[in-house]
Parts: sequence; structure tokens; C-alpha cells
Amino acid sequence: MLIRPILKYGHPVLHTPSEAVTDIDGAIHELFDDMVATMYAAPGIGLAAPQIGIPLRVIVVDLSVGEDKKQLIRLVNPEFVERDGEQHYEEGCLSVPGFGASPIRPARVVIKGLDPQGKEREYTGTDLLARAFCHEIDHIDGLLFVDRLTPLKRDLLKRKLRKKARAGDWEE
Ligand code: QAP
Ligand code: CO
Repeated sequence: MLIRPILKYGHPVLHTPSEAVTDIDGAIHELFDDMVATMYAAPGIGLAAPQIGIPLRVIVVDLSVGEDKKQLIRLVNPEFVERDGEQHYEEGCLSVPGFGASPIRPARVVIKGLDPQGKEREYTGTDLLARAFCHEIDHIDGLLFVDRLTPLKRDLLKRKLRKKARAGDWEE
């Protein structure tokens, strides 16, 4: 179980769609362990495999940040089953540290995927959990919250982020 470096805005892996997992083998179990350790260490409430440089469709979410074991969700190949309503709250991302913005997200989502044992699981999320699911599925599609803003806000934020990426200036 290793804490992995988190890639920052501008790294190509973050901006490219990830591949579906075909076999849930020991390497995937190790990936889950590393992702959970990295998320808790950050600390964060969600992480996707491309954020640690692995271009696979694997996500972890834990709104309790490790306080409550029952809240840890680990999914391979997650996809949407339903999306309803709208919410507009500020969100952030461990790959875009120090910046926040409010993309429009569904108020409620149902997603399905495979758990670490390969069993199909379905989760319903509202509010923050819905936002976390959307945010992490965006990551495996190569999208960051920045890409979900209105053109004006997006261009302004992207200009700041490109400047930071160029300066190699991500350490907080
Ligand atoms: C994804 O995000 C998410 O800027 C998880 O300086 C986003 O854990 C889930 C973080 C929206 C639900 C709603 C961000 C930490 C953590 C920062 C995170 C920062 C330090 C973000
Ligand atoms: Co993120």
C-alpha cells in the first residue's frame, strides 16, 4: 500500500479518457489499495486512477475520509444508470489544488460498476455523493471540473492553470 504522487492539471494522462478494466486481478487490488491510501493521505473524498498516472477506469470515493469504513466505495468501470436534477456547488480537485469552481452537476445519480470482487454494484447518490460520482467518472473520461464551466469562467481559470503548470509551480 503506497501513497502515490497525484498528477496535476496539465499532465496528459488527466486529459485523456482511460481504458476499461478487463480483469480484476492482483494488480487491480493493489491499485485500489494505493488509491485509497493516497486519497486518505491527501486528504480527499474521491480519487480516480488517472490521477496517479494509471489510465484505467477505476475510482474510489469516501465522504468520511476513512472515518467510517462503510462509506468507502471502490468501483471498476463505473457508468451512469440515471441522472436527475441540478446542483450548483463549489467543488475542488486534488489535481487542481487551491482552485474551486461550481460546475452544474445532477442532484441525483445512479451508477453501476464492479466491486473489487468483480460483483456488480449499484449506488444512488444525492448532493455531495452525486457530485463525487460525477467528478470521478469525469476523471476517467479525461475531464476535470474546469472543463465543465461556462466558457468565460473556463477560459479565465485555464489561463491561470496553464501559467501555474508552465512554472512547475504546483507545490502548495
Ligand atoms: C472530488 O475532491 C470531489 O483544492 C474529490 O487544495 C469534488 O477530495 C468530490 C482538495 C467535488 C465531491 C465533490 C482540493 C484538497 C480535495 C483542493 C477532493 C485542495 C486540497 C479535493
Ligand atoms: Co478530481
